[in-house]
Amino acid sequence: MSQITGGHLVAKYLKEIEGVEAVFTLSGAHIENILDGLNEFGIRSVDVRHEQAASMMAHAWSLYTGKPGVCLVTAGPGFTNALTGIANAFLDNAPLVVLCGRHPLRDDLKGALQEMNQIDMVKSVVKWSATCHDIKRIPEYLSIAFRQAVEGRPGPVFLELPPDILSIAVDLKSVDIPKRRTLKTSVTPVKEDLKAAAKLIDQAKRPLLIGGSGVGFSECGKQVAAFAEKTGIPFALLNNGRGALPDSHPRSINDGGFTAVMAALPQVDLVIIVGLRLNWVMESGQTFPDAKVVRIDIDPTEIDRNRTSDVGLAGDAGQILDLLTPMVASKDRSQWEKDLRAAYGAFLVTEREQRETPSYPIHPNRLVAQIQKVVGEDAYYVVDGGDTSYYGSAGFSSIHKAGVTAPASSLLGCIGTGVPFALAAKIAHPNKPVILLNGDGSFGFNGMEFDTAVRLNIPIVCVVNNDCAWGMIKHAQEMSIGPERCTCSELGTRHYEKMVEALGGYGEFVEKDEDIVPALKRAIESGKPACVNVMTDCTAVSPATVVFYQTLSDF
Ligand SMILES: Cc1ncc(C[n+]2csc(CCOP(=O)(O)OP(=O)(O)O)c2C)c(N)n1
Repeated sequence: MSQITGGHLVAKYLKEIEGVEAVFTLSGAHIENILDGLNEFGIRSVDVRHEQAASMMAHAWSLYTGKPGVCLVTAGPGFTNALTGIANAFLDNAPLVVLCGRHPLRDDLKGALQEMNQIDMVKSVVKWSATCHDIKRIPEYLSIAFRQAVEGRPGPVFLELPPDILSIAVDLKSVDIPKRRTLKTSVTPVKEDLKAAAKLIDQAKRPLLIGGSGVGFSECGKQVAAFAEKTGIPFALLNNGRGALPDSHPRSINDGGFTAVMAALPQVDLVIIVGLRLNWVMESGQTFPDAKVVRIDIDPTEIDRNRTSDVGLAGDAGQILDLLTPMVASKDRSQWEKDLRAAYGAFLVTEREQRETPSYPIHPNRLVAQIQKVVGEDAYYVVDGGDTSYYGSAGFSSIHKAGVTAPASSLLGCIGTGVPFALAAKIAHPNKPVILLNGDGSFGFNGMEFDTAVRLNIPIVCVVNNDCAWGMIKHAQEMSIGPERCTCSELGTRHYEKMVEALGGYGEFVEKDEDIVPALKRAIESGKPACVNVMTDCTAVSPATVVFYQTLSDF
């Protein structure tokens, strides 16, 4: 009789049925048997210094690999520390499987170590949650968890595994191990709706396609390209949809960043919104009141959110574009595209000058441009911070899917995500440069994960855009309560590069424009996790701050 413990059964299922390569974790006695199982079954455990980083890295893993990320945390404080990353994945619709320790079943309500009602606390930020009570049902529960995470609109799921089923053993033959379902269930719109959408598209003179995370999760870059090439419709890919096609695709207006989208929307007569929620970032669809709207979304309840659509097509973005493209007319819309590029180009004159001109103090746009010049498009860029998120998303470009991510600019608006996302990017793509541009404030949250980077040899290069402040907040305060009353928003000059050096990484401190490129080159050549701490212009205010300020002051 071959016996297996509950913890090893978890690892066996993860490895053999789901093909999990890496689990993001921090140790704890409650989950010890699973950790041992990961070793036994050859799954890489990426052990961090704070559970927030584990859940954020697992979330990021799903963007960089297209597979659900798995995070394993211990009961109680391990769980509460991971909660921010879970909430972030929930608002980002990212498939995250959270495996969590729990106090023993037999000790319920006794005041056990790390006892708390985790399920009730997590419920509002997961698609599905459960506690497994029976060792023999561990694979079944895991199978449900993975299906729930990826089917339909993706999202995080939460499974509690108590130690009194993880450390006992059972005869392996008595366990039923479900097979992995490889096919996603498809939902397809009716022909009349597809025809109605095609008619609106053919009639449109100034159409724009905006793709969001639904494009990324559907992995339908090719379908977007086929549609855009046939119809001549310019497109912008945002959030996790960015990079599904290279930023340099001839129909893409990503060279104008969010400014391009904002310049286009008041002019369009049709918006085709694919896998993107019309939330506050899109000004709830209010900036194009007279345009027709075609929406494609995996979740039918998104179709009319904040803005009624003229045609709604519910289903997988790629499958729907496959059906739609043969139904639309081939058109030349180059004049509209030219007009659009000219319109947003006019808004970008100053930004482009700032990128090209050496400056003292260094302007953040200049810093971004210099980094891009050294590292190029065959790289992964992560940006984190307030103003920093704007500068990085607008200025970096990459040929890769999820090649430019700004996790702090998504719905939770969670700064501190940069280091975990960059680490996950580097683990997923070890042969590509991974550059993190981090606000100095945001760096503080997960900066200690540079120990993880050094310990596990994950050589990311972090460039700190150091304005000695919580910049976006300070600038918003200057606009609202006045410069003399700024509060809790100053940070001061700190040598983050020395902290990274002290942890065993490589550090450089930069104040002058001409030092950016050589310092960055040395940091990359060091082959170590590195920090280039660059002092930048603390008076620079990004357009994102102005929008942010207006959104919160307009009551
Ligand atoms: C976890 C979290 N705490 C606080 C905030 C509020 N917040 C938004 S932007 C910002 C300032 C960010 O400063 P920094 O990282 O230095 O970037 P900068 O704006 O200077 O580019 C803060 C504190 C937040 N969004 N998330």
